[in-house]
Amino acid sequence: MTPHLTRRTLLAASAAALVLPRAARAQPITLTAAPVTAQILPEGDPATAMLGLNGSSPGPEIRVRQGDRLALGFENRIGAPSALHWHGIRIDNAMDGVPGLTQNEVADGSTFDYAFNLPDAGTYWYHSHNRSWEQVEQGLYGALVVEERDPPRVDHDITVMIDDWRLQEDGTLVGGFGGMHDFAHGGRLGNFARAIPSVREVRIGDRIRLRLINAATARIFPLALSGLDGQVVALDGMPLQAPRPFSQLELAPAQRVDIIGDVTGAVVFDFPTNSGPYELARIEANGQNAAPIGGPIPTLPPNHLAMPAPNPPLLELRMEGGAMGGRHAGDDIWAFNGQSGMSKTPFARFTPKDTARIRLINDTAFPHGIHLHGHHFHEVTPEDTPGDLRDTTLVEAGASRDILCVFDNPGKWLLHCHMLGHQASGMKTWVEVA
Ligand SMILES: [Cu+2]
Repeated sequence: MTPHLTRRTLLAASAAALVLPRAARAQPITLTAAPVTAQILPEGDPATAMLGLNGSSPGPEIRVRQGDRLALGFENRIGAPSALHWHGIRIDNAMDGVPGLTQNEVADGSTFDYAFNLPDAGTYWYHSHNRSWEQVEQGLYGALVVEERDPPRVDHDITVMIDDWRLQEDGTLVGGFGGMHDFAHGGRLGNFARAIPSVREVRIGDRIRLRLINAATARIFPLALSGLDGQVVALDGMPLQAPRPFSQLELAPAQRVDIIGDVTGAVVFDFPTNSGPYELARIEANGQNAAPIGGPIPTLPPNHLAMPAPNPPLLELRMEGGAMGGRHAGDDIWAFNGQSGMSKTPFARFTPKDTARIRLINDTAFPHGIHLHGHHFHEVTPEDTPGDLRDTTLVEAGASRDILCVFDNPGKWLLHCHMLGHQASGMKTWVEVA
């Protein structure tokens, strides 16, 4: 039985977001993972024992500039091994944060130094990649914003982390993270959901940028926005060629959407459900901006990725298993091309700068959000052209999607479902660029 979201009156969230001071950008910093208490339920309701970074969940928002190098120490104090993955960054392979593939687990009580360049501007995030179905669920994640060298003018640049949690009435996170029934179905869905905007109040007429990040381990969030006259400007960090209107948004786990718009009233984030809208968050609008920025919504400057070569080889990656798919138990519930879990040899090997077209075929009864590490890829359009650049693409049950990728980042890269319980129970593989 899928848990239903509990409708509650939502108050402004108190979760801390620590923006790094600009002066600290070049300085090494430390992210310490440890148990924290977070106010997930509305103020006045009980707090929740979680895992967090530097005292909060979500962890601090890291803001850097395109072309910067980020160096930080990851100190693990959670009582179990961990590691951090920098989702969506075209990163040095050794810094990708995948235990068993790119590094060893970071033992409890020890530190791992991450240092990498940030080639692309955009909205990214970081999260645990060790027992991620458990550690991300417990709160080990935060936003990673790479600002453009010449960012578009806005009055507020607002990060909005979206998540759901499975909570008891007393605020306790329900245990049993590795429940096979969840894994074999849509993953661990929460019974309480919320979006956490980094700014709580704006003015009518303000131009704002919203950076939406779905941090949930399993839930696909449809999202209706009101109080904003805006357009989508980027997906998964990568700018669209032109701003795009929207009526409703949809974010698979790990996906991001950037929107720029002008405030017309309280900005309300609703999750449309059969029984009406479920309010995830609200940014109050007070006062009037006397000198609005106005004008058309700007196009973000492109990140410079290699274009796919014509007539690339076609590879097939077939998603299999799950409930109603012939696999119900054990830790091999899900598979790619008949292989459950990591294989000794990669799904594919590429020479740097190879283009490949991969047909993602969903032969299961559930949607899957497929994430490739270290690269962005184009979703192929119905006109058979390279479309939006993404690092995570949602493939509906029974559907298929072709992606085009230029494999130009050397290393061993995970390719997996970002419904993290699906990944844990087999839906993962890897590619090698060498
Ligand atoms: Cu999946």
